[in-house]
Amino acid sequence: MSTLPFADWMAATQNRVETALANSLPGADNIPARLHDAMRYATLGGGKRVRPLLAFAAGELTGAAADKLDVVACAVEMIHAYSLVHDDMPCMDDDVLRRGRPTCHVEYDEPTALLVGDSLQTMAFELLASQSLGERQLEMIALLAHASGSRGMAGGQAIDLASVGKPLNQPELELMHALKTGALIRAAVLLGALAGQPLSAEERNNLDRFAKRAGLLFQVVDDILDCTASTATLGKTAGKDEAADKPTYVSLLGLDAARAYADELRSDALDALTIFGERAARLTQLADFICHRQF
Ligand code: GRG
Repeated sequence: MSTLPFADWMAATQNRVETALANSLPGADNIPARLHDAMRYATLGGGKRVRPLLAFAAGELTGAAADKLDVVACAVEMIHAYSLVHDDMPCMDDDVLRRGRPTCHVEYDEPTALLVGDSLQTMAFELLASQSLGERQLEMIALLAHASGSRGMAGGQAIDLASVGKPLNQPELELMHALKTGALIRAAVLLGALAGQPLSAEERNNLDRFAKRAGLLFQVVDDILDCTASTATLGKTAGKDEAADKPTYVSLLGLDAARAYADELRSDALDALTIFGERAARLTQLADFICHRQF
């Protein structure tokens, strides 16, 4: 692991990913210029880059090369950016603010936003398939496809849309979030590790447990922030879950129990990393960041 303090490592990795994304996306003046401009608008210049950070941190476990991690990080972040663009559209969450700026369909228009999402999704797979990532490249492509589709993120979104106004119990809520948010976070961790040397079966099981716990932790904290932080701090409309009568960990458990559950998930995530010792220092720091983030 580098000796950089966590905040410096995070800033350096975020900058690295920003440059890699800027270089991977078509130039804003490439025809069709409006679509490419909108793709860059939706992807660049904002976001915490949690999934790329997880990919880079997991890559430290397996000695993955930074140029391979660039590819993984960009592919996962493009899928994430696409999901936010589509999620904000009037036919889904219908929101006007994202990352402190007008949402893509507000800044451009709805057809453009639809195509931005479509194009970012396919570009993610083009990237993963067109650079040499080693012997497990096909497994990596399949993993990201599975995590993004109807048995992953898109499936979770379908459950989310169908559950507005319906009380869900904790296992049902957990399944929805394991798919909607958790699947891509898990994929970021596993892809980062797959870009390096193979892990033993025991190590891989533990990393998978970490990834699943971290995904759920991210969502529980997201639910807490939605009802405790301001729109200005979040850069997206706060209080939307309650206004839309969406089931959340806070509506199900109450604020205090949701906070306690977040602490429990963090402990369990960290426990899964003990097998890796010092190699998991960045993943440990990221679990703390996800748990204690303010936006
Ligand atoms: C449209 C197929 C499709 C899926 C959308 C991820 C998603 C599914 C919707 C986003 C809605 C949402 C607010 C989910 C809660 C968790 C989440 C993904 C928050 C946003 O992610 P951050 O906080 O965003 O990592 P930044 O802007 O930091 O990248």
